[in-house]
Amino acid sequence: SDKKTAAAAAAPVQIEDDRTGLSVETLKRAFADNLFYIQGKNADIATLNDYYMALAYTVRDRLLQRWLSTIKAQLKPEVKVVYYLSAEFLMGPHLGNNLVSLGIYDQVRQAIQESGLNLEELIAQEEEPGLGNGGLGRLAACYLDSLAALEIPAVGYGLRYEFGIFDQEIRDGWQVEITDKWLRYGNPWEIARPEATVEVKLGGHTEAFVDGAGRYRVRWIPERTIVGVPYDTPVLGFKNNAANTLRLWKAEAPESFDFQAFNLGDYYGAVNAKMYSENISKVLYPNDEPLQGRELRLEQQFFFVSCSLQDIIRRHLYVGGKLEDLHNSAAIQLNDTHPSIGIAELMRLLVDEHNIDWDTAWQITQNTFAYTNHTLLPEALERWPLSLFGSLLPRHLEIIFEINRRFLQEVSAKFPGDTGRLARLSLIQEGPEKFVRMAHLASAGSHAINGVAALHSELLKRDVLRDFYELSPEKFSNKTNGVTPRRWIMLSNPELAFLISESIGDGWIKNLGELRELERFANDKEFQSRWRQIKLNNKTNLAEYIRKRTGLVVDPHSLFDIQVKRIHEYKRQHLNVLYIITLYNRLKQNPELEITPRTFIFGGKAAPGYFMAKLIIKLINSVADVVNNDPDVGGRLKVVFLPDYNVTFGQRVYPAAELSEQISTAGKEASGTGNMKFSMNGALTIGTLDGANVEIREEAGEENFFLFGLTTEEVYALKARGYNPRDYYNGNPALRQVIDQLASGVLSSGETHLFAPLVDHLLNRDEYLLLADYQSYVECQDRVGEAYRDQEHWTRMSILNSARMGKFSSDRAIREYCEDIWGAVAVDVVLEEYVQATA
Ligand code: OAK
Repeated sequence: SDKKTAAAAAAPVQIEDDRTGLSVETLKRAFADNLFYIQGKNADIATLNDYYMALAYTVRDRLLQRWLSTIKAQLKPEVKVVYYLSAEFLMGPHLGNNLVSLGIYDQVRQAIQESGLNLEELIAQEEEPGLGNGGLGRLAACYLDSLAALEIPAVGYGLRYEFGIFDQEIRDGWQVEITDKWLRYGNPWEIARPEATVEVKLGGHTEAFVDGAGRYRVRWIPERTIVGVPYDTPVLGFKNNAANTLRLWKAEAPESFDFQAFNLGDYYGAVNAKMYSENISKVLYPNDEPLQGRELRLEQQFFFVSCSLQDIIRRHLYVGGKLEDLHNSAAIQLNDTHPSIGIAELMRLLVDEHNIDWDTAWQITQNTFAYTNHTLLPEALERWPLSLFGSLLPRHLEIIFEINRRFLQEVSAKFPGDTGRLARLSLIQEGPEKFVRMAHLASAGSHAINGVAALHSELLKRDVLRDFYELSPEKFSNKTNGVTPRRWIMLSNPELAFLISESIGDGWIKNLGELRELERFANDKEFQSRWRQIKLNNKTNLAEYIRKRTGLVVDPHSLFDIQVKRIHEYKRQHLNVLYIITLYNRLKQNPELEITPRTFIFGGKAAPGYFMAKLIIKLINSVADVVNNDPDVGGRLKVVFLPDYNVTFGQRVYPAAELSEQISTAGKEASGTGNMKFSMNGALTIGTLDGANVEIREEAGEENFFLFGLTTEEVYALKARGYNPRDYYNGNPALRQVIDQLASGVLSSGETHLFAPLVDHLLNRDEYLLLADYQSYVECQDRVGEAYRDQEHWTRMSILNSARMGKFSSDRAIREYCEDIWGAVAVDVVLEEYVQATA
């Protein structure tokens, strides 16, 4: 109480101007101050990284007021908060984005320049937090950006992996994985909150008992305890006062873990136990879609979900809420099934720990949770062996059995005697080895289920979740993905952003639909030439980057044809390669042939254990070696594999692209989001009718989209009547030549067996129908080459294309989630003049 009196007596601390001021002079002074007092360096010995850190702290100081004011504005019982649970958040570098959100890019650039440094260089210094694999994690990041832009109270919950997605190097054409030590030089954007630590239990067994009120209860006697320490990162809204929180959990050993062992002299045993606990948040699993059924992975999922739910409940009770009303103040979104154990955990917390009856608890749970599915690939659907699940989470397994028992009762009531349906819907997959089906748990325990593009949502209802759809059609809806125009246009393509704002004002940044107003410039010669010039500048920048990274020289005047995404057979990077070899063969046959000069650029990581994907990387590099060095080609074709594709690199790539490759087998890509980034930045798409391509084409107009390939229906039909890839091989001489070359070793310096597994797959199985789509793809690519020759027409298509991408803003997507699923509304944040510390 002494402390309290002292705090009350002290005058409110006015935050110093040096920590909030935005004038160039103040920024310079703050920057120098941080270099000295935080980094402990002066200009004599400072590294580029020291300067980056000093600047990062300068920017962080300037967002804290918003952050604390936002927390205060939202900490009220009547405020509904969106909790976005995701095993991955692929945020990308923070510094540039925060400058954009705060609207201080220009002042800071000047302050840094006047300090004798270059802002772009400092921005490039940031090691990006790669806490995700690809689409799913990056979508979560775009959604956090939009939630803050729209002033929706929201918290992103996930894991603070010590090692994010591996860094990729290419050696002798093969991928090599290097650990991602992103925390090596410290992370200025996060603040640890050890005071908000929570405990998570694992293992052990359960016991039944009768409580004082004579009720049958169950007690979980866990075997071990892990401690979750939250690390918070602010997520700024664009030029508003909102700053939401990304809260990532780090696993630690409990403080007192080792006394027993220590007293017995087992020092190493104690340290071992500590390391074992910390392992949980050590590393991101680098698999994109196919799951890896490892115990540690389930531990990760349960760990971050349990931490987050305890945190949500604590907050709810703190503001005076009743648990019975949880769903009125919390909307919890499951980003795929990775956090779906949360359904059983919330039931356990409500029933076992808070003594709420089962039916009420189930109502609360269903009303609180919603589930987004992100894939149709059967191999990516999560299932956990019962034995593993039961040994790690014995109480949760019992709860799942009970959920299932009641759930199947409901099904029986609705479909009497339909035992097949019961087996299909059961949360437990029967068989010699039994499994818990996580998509079923997520679907039964949520009030809303959605896919991520119109086609995908239809296929979910028809296929993967068909029985759930027949049971509860009202739960289903579509929420087509979107991406944030702040990072993906403003920050990454500043020249284009400037031209757009100059032409139609800057309302598009918050309301991307306004891009439509660009349509009236589509035929304007002057505008077209500026549009083209910006693209050329971006291509020149990328070309320079390619030269630095790979030593390859590419011509910025050639068509930049780009495919960047995870390497996966269904995404068909190797179909792209088949076309490259086809073009190469045409040139070899007739070196005089007139063709549109093209630079084919690839980027993407392969899961370390995915042999075929790694072989595709080797294939791209082998073909690049042949094509780039053949004098007959005369530099008209170039093939580049750019190592270590990530968010930072994406920001260079999308603005420089002219052709966006979206060539997955129809029915396989749930949505795609790179397709949207390309398109907004003026690239035209060559693509199949898959995922969000369908809607991109609808918006852009079919005359501005290069469509090829089988439709989903045609894919089903072809497979149903028996697909034989050899028919295509035998019937198409150009295709046959390409496949024979792959088999012969001419593309692999004589190593005849190198690509045999690929050839074997294509000729004997070809699950993803490359051979069936080959001819259609080649003809379409040829049309692209032709179209590019008419630069005026191409530019017109490019402008119209960008102008019509308003739908694909993540702001639109988040509005739909808020209205249809979360029932969340904006909360105005009033900036507190100063935020006074209280004891
Ligand atoms: C990753 C792991 C398990 C299940 C799905 C994924 C995933 O990344 N899916 C991707 O999600 C993106 C965001 O919705 C979609 O755009 C991609 O099409 C989808 O493959």
